[in-house]
Formats: sequence, C-alpha cells, structure tokens
Amino acid sequence: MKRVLTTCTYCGVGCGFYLVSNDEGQLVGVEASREHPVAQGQLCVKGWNAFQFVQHPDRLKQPLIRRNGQLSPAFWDESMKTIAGRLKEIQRKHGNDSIAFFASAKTSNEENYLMMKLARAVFKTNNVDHCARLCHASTVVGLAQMFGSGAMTNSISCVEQADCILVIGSNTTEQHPLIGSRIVKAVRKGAKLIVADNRKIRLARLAGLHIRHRNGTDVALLNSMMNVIIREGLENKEFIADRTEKYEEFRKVVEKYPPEKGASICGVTAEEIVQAARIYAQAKNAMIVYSMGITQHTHGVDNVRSCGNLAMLTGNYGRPGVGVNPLRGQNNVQGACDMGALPNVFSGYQAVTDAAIRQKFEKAWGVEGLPDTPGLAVTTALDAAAEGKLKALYIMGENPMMSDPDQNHVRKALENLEFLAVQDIFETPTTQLAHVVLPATSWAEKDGTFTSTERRVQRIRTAIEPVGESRPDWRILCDVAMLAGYGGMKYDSPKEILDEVASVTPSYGGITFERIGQFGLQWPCPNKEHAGTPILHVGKFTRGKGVFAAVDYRPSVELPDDEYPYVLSTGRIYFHYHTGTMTRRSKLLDREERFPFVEVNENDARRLKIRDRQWVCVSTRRGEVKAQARVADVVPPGVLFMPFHFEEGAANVLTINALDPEAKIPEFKVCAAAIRSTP
Ligand SMILES: Nc1nc2c(c(=O)[nH]1)N[C@H]1C(S)=C(S)[C@@H](COP(=O)(O)OP(=O)(O)OC[C@H]3O[C@@H](n4cnc5c(=O)[nH]c(N)nc54)[C@H](O)[C@@H]3O)O[C@H]1N2
Ligand SMILES: Nc1nc2c(c(=O)[nH]1)N[C@H]1C(S)=C(S)[C@@H](COP(=O)(O)OP(=O)(O)OC[C@H]3O[C@@H](n4cnc5c(=O)[nH]c(N)nc54)[C@H](O)[C@@H]3O)O[C@H]1N2
Ligand code: SF4
Ligand SMILES: [Mo]
Repeated sequence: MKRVLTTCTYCGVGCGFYLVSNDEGQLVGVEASREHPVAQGQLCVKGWNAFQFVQHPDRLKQPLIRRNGQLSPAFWDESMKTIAGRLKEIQRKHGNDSIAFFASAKTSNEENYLMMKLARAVFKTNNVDHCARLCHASTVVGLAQMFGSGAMTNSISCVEQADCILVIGSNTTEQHPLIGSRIVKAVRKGAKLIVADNRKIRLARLAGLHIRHRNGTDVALLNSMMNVIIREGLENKEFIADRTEKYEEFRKVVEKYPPEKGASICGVTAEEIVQAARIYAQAKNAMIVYSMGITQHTHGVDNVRSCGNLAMLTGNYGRPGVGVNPLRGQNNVQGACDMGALPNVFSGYQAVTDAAIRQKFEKAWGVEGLPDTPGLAVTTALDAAAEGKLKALYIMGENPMMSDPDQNHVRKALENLEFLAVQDIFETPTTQLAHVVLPATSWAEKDGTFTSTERRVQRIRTAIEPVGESRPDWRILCDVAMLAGYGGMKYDSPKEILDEVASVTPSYGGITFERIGQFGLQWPCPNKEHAGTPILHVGKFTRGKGVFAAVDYRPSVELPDDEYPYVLSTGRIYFHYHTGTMTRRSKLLDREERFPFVEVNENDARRLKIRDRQWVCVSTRRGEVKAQARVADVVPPGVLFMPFHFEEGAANVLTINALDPEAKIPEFKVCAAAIRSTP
C-alpha cells in the first residue's frame, strides 16, 4: 500500500488526508490525517469517499473531435492543433475579444494562473473567469471595496473562539461539514448561535434564535438589526471613530429601518430582530459566517456589504473569534480568484486597468500590449454568445449546462459558438456540445496547490498514474500556448509555475512548494521569512480605513404571483456535489440520494394533495422538470427548495438569468415557480 498526503477535492474547507493505493496502482481508500490543522483526523462523507470516482470506467480517456456532427475519438496531436488553430483563426477573423476562457475552481492554482496567462498573454483578452461568478463574486466585489480584501477575514480555528456566531445563508453542516462541526462544538461550549435562513437546517435546531425571513430580504433584516444596535447604543463608537469612514451616510440609511419595518419586509417579528441585534452586539467576540444565501441574489453585493457593516458597527474585526467569514465553496475557488482567473485582475487582485501593473506583467511574460479593459464574466460571456458576439469559448473544468441559470439560454449560447473546447475528467452535458473534448487528469493524478477558504495554500500530490491518455490541465495549457505561437509557457513542473506566481504576486511572494510542507501557509505571505497570516485586518484594514456602505433594500426581480405562486430557491445537499459528475459516480454517495427532489412545506403539500416521495412537476417561466416531493417542515409555506445536482431533473432549467449589476452573479436563490403532481 502507498499513502500520499493530499488535499480534498470537494469543498473549500481544505481537509488534508492520505490517498491510499495498492501495488496495481488502484486507489483503494482514504486515511485521515490526525496532524492536519483543519481535518484533525476527521473528514466528512465526501472526503472519505473522494477516491471513488477517480478510476471510474466513465473517465474520459482520450480526446474527442466532432466529425459529421458526432464526437469521435482522436489523437492528442490533432486535437491540440485543432484547438490552437481554430482559436487563432477566430481571433484573426473576429478580434481578441471574440474568444473567452473559463478557468476552474476544481483545478490547481498553477493551472488557473496558466489559464489566465493564456487568455491575457497569448490571446490578448481579459475574457477569463470561472465559477466564482456563480458563487462569491458578490463577496469579491463587496468586501474588497469595504476593506481592501475579499477573503475570509479569520481562520477556521476562530470558530471555537467566538462568543456569538451569526450563520446567515450558509447550511454549514452539509456544505462545509468540518466548519459546521466546529460551530456545533462552539455552541456546546456556550457560544450563542443565531441562524438566519428560512430552512430548518441542522444548525437551526441548535440555535438560540432561528430567524426564518423571506428569501432575498437580508438587507432589510440586517439594516433593522443595525437600527436597533444604534438606537440602544450598542455600537462600538471607538472602533467607528478610529478605523472607519462614511459612518454618517450609512447611519442615515439605517435610520429608515426600524425593526417594525424590517419585520414587515422579512415576514418575521420585530421582537426577533431586536433579540438578534442584542445577542450579536452584546457578545464580546461575534463572528459572521455566510455563504450562498447571501451572495446569489441580484442584490448579492448589497447583502455582503450589510454583513460588512454589521461587523464594523460592532468592531468585530482583527482578532480571534470575530470577522466576516464568507465560506468559499469549491476546493480551490479562493485560489482561482487569487490567481486572477477573473476578468478585471491579474493574480493577487492586481487591476488590469493599472498601467504599471500591466507593464510588470508584460515584462515578466515577455509580451506587449496586454489588454487594459475588464473582460466578460462567465454569465455575461454566455449572454454575449447567445447574441452572437462571442465566437469561441475554451472551458477547463466547468459544466455551465448544469451550473449556469436558465439551461435553455445556456444551450442556445453554447450552440451559437463557432468553436467550443472543453477539458474535463468526465463527459458532461457541456462536453456534449463541444467541438473538441480533452481528457484531463483528476486531482489524484497531479501535483499542485489548492487555496482553501481560510486562505491556506496547500499541496496536492500525485497518488496514481494518469487514467487512460489523460493529461494534467497545466500541461495541456502549456501546449496550447506553444501551438498558438507563444514561447513563454514552458514549465517542467507545477513547482516552477508556483515560483513564477510568487514572483509577480505580492500576497503569494513567500509561498513555495518547500515552505507549504505538510500543512500549508495562509496568505498574505509576502516573503520567504513570513509565517503567513491567519487573521486579516489586525490593527488596520488592508485598505487603511474600513468604509461603511449605505445600502437600501431592493426586492428580488421575480416574485411570486397568481400563475407562479411559490418562491423557488436552489442549493445543495450533503451527499452530492454540484453537477454530480463526481459524487454520482461514487457508489456510497450515489446510494444515499438517487433522484432529483424538491422540498415542499407540509401545509402546502396537504393543500395541493402532494404526498411525500411522490413525483411532481415544478415549473417556472423558463421551463419545467420532474422531481420527487420531499414533504416536511424544512422549508416554510410558500417556498420550494431544489438541489441542482441532478441532470435528469436539473434545477437550472428553472432558474432565472437575472444578474447583480455589479458582481454579475445570478439570482439562484429566488424565482417564481408553480408545482403540481404528475399523473
Ligand atoms: N455537499 C456539498 N458541499 C458543498 C457543495 C456541494 O455542492 N455539495 N458546494 C460547495 C460550494 S461551491 C459552495 S458555494 C458552498 C455553498 O454552501 P451553502 O451556501 O451553505 O449552500 P446552499 O445550499 O447553496 O445555500 C445555503 C443556504 O442558504 C439559504 N438561503 C436561500 N436563500 C436565502 C436568503 O435569501 N437569505 C438567507 N439568509 N439564506 C438563504 C438556503 O435555505 C440554504 O440553507 O458549498 C460547498 N460545499
Ligand atoms: N441553481 C443553482 N445553480 C448553481 C448554484 C446554486 O446554488 N443553485 N451554485 C453555483 C455555484 S456556488 C457554483 S461554485 C457552481 C459550480 O459550477 P461548476 O464549476 O460548473 O460545477 P462542477 O460540477 O463543480 O463542475 C466542475 C467540472 O470540473 C470537472 N473536473 C473535476 N476535476 C477536474 C480537473 O482536475 N480538471 C478538469 N479539467 N476538470 C475537472 C468536473 O467533472 C465537472 O464537470 O454552480 C453554480 N450553480
Ligand atoms: S469538509 Fe470539505 S474538504 Fe473536508 S472532507 Fe468534507 S468535502 Fe472534503
Ligand atoms: Mo460555489
């Protein structure tokens, strides 16, 4: 048996464990690491089963090229030449910005860095983005403006040092299980827990206060809480005076939200709001934990700002057990953002609009004329494709047919492209529309680094040989660059790539394979002597002073009416991961949840004569899907909840392609829907 220490490929908690393989090179299991600072010898069910999909017979084993309408096996050589050739041709014909690149939060930092380098240095476009757009784009925009950094302010270990934890729009025990278990531990030790989420998630049962406000009303809720805090003199006047600016403008807006007003917008009682405000503001150390319930709205950035405001108002920054903690979702979504797989920044959030920064990258990469205007995002690139303005798309490790809103719109967009290349480990509804499909190796077959939600940069290590003819994403990207005529992307290993990242990225300046060692380093880590940074904004915000934001409540764009009387909210469950490509190919996980389902409140179900486990039809203005009803009191009356893991009952057939104006994140959490039983 061989044991290789690596990092979990599923969520952003970033647990470390050993992958175990036998003499035949077959992965046979996972062994926990007691020494790992986050996992501490534990894992969730996805971690324990993370080896199962890797050598699944369905793995893509050779490239595919579309011939006479059919995808058929091809040689690497021909496939790579086709990709480089077609992209160059389309660039010549339609201009640099007719091509877009989707990087991947499932792949390594090194691979994301190369994808953004390929887009910018070789094809001279800023059209590069990844699934953070569908996830924490609101966080990256909102928190960066207020504090100068869009990452989690504190570390996972801080959870146990908090006296009060406000969990708002995060189903932590299912989606970030090893953070969820720390919250449970903290509560057992006496921390006060407030859950603001209208679903009865597991943490809600443990909470001293469970606020079940209407989806999409968080700004009103938080403004009202802050109204109470100011009214009762519970704000931290010293912190406000010393460390913040624009307080007065903010206070004027908050004054408009007495708890009675918040209560009527949110559908809760004023008393609950007052109680929440007091519990949070009176705690010595209060921590906010949030995720998709906050970000995935057309007012996602405003929601994020409200969370930032609440923590500033009470001085909860810059020490253990406090802060604003957006739990980043994918294993490496923090890293993909850090690496600049975003349309407006190079690695380390260095703006493409800054001439000095562009010059630095031009010199480092040996190129001229790096593009200076922000490019298209995942969502706006698909819109551009649907309108015929975008002509080619190169996707590495994303499945937009399943993960972007309004599947019919996405299909139309992808079918409209002159050229689509997709690099994945399995066939997906997205690869099915491609002109060329490339088989990538999975995380178990390559070296590199992932950055977890607490900014911890950790190693992944090769445990087994590549499956079939698959190749690591980083090698594929280097070859595309070379075939497209660029000589500046030749590397022998991911280690060399990370060294280049460190040389151009201040926050990663001191991060190397050697220094990461067994347990990683938390950025900012500016130089080789620096020990990393577990807590941000100590003594001073990254940008200097923290800026309060004056935000007003704006309703979601599509609210229930007579025809579509329910609010449909979408999300995820413990046993499955995203578009299901990996978890649905893991025996144990697949056995737990096999069918698409929709949660319905028991009162609604009674009225509609829908029984538990009965098949129903859920419809919106975009389309309809069949799913099993889960009748319980998890969702409140008037709300339906569907996970988006199931291809045969895809939630994103139903969702609305409405975007936050600043972050361009879709409103995955609210649209109007109808439900009926199927004959
Ligand atoms: N098992 C599993 N774990 C995962 C993933 C997975 O697919 N499966 N995906 C990973 C990724 S990429 C991400 S981004 C995270 C996401 O992790 P989470 O954000 O925790 O997951 P979601 O289920 O999308 O939504 C969380 C909660 O938001 C609530 N919510 C919906 N609308 C609102 C609202 O308007 N206000 C408030 N306050 N709450 C609302 C929902 O009721 C839900 O309970 O999970 C990561 N971990
Ligand atoms: N309705 C609804 N839709 C949502 C959400 C929601 O809450 N509701 N949440 C959104 C969020 S937060 C997110 S993060 C997105 C996720 O959206 P996606 O990123 O599109 O979803 P994944 O299933 O994680 O897709 C990753 C793809 O990468 C492949 N892959 C895995 N490892 C590798 C590798 O090493 N190399 C390569 N090349 N490929 C690899 C997988 O097989 C899979 O096809 O979904 C979004 N969509
Ligand atoms: S909590 Fe997240 S990182 Fe840890 S084992 Fe589970 S899925 Fe993997
Ligand atoms: Mo995500």
